Amino acid sequence: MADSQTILGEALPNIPWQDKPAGYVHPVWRYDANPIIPRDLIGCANSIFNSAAVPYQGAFAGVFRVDDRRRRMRLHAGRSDDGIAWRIEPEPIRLEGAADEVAESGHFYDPRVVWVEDRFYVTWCNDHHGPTIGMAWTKDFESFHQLENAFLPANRNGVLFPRKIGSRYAMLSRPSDWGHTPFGDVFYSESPDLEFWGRHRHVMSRRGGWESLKIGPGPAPIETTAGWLIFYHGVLLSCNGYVYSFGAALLDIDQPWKVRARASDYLLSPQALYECVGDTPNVVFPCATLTDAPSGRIAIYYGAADTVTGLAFCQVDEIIAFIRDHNEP
Ligand code: BMA
Repeated sequence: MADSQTILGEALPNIPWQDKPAGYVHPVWRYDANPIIPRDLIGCANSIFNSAAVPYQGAFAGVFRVDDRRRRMRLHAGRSDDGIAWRIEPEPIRLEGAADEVAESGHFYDPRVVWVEDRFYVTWCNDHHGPTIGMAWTKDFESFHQLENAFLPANRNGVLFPRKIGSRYAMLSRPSDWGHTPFGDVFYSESPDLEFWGRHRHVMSRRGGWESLKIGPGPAPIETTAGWLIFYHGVLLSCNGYVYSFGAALLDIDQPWKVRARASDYLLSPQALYECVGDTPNVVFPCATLTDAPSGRIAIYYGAADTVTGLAFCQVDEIIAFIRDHNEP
């Protein structure tokens, strides 16, 4: 049964939305015209997936993972009037201002974008002699100012909180290895200035079934009256390879390294054809949400099969009730 938990955030009356199909029993449902971004929306693209959208000037902007036809992993900026039909820049983002050593990265993938205080911060999986967390900020989705990498390699899935926790900025991440990382748990780190990161805390570990091999944070945490709502991906190793699903948990509002509730069942697993068939079969990988606080609506952007971008929907009440009803600490 849904309770009355709410999002602590802004109104977004133009959030992309479709009601849950009649008779559908699960708390997260797919947009019926998925995928919203085909793999070849721009000429240079092999695939467009694992990408981030935010509200911007009454419409929407985003940072997109575009793997090009040389199979380089690049970030491109994009705009949309409705959050569904996107115009993606044909050229990759040019990052400005980094120290030479930091600017030498060869890889840019799995971006997250979050508004903190007065600007948008982009985090992504960067390369510095191994995967690490790249950071940049933008105010206009045209110029992007690169900061220091957050961590030593190897780390992936750096996800900033949308506000300071206590007096410090906060980030979730997933220490990894140089390859396809057959392990991994979620950690929390703090920074006084978005440059020096420390006070690392363990948040949660992989466990059985759909999340038995590794887990990693997904979109930026959503502040609710029940705590920080996070969606995270979990990986199962089958005889045919990795299967990426996603689930949800609630973190303590003041000490977000403490898990208050965590659902045993996944929310979405690769079952639609475009999630099961592509460059990497059987992947749903969420990187962004849009939220509308008054209605409790949440739209989730996710990469499908490392090839295209999908959209899914849920209601905050129903998700929190689901986490609590299926809570297995
Ligand atoms: C992860 C990342 C993601 C990708 C996923 C499935 O390790 O590389 O970009 O979507 O694997 O291949």
